[in-house]
Amino acid sequence: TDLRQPAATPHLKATATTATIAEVSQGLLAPSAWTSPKYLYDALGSKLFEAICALPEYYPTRTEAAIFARHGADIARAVGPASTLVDLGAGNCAKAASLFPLLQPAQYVAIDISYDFLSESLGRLQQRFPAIDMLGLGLDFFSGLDLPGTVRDSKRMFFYPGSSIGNFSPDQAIAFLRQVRANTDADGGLLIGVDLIKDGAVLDAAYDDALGVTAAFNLNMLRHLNLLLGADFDVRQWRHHGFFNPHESRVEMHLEARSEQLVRWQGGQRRFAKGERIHTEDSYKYTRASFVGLLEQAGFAAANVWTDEQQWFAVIHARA
Ligand code: AVI
Repeated sequence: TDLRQPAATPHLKATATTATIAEVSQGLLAPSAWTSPKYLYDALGSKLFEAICALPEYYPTRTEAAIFARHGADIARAVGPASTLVDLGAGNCAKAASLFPLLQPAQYVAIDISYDFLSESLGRLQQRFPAIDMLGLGLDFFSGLDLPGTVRDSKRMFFYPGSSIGNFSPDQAIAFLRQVRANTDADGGLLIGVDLIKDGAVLDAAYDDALGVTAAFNLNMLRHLNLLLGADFDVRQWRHHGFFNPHESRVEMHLEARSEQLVRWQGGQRRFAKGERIHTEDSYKYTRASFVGLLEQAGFAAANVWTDEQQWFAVIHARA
């Protein structure tokens, strides 16, 4: 197993670079405060996200898994054998591992911003599949997909499950998909999971669950920023909001100040009024047709779409 953390991402070790300080400060100081959702994922954030995936209200993970279970053979036929499986946002690597028997990749490249979590998962996976050449990369691909030469370039199949593409705005998604397309040779492609527009009550519950795991996941961002930027957020003074915004076709997550307070961090300070919010994440929902349109705009060719009976989620294979 070759585990790499490129020198260009030192902020992943919880020491902020000047660029990170500038980026977070820009968001926190904006009239309507915001933070990039990438800061949801430190080691604890990744574990909380894993717990979200096991919640009864959070349908995407199990619905996507059911699509793979039901249509796996069909999907494998459409995709064909992949030499290199590039897993974007691999997390615990479980979804890609379930595809190994179907796709039989010679190389598995796992990319995730949360590097420590990734390297633990990949270490365990390598023991289960000793014949596959595995490479772990601690990359922040929100800001660009720059793959090192150790990633083999023949028959690259990019795998982007879980509807993580929804955490980009549609414009950012097209730009990102263009980069994936630029990294794909003629016999490669993309296998992607996309969350579909559905009843607002289902979406509200999925992002504001009864146990409060999503609330903990969202609030953990403040804890992470405290460690990363020496900020002094008092986590107990903030409240989670997660709801569907039908006008923008997205679920929004916000953190709301429970009381008026001054927050300081390396790079700035801000007084938040009671009720003021920090916008922490968007999760865009698509129709089948609107997402296929996005893939076409990004330069991908024919797409196959598989969905569940309720049409809640789609797995899409796009050819280069
Ligand atoms: C990772 N991503 C696809 C999740 C989503 O559904 O947008 C992150 C998440 N946020 C709250 N719950 C889950």
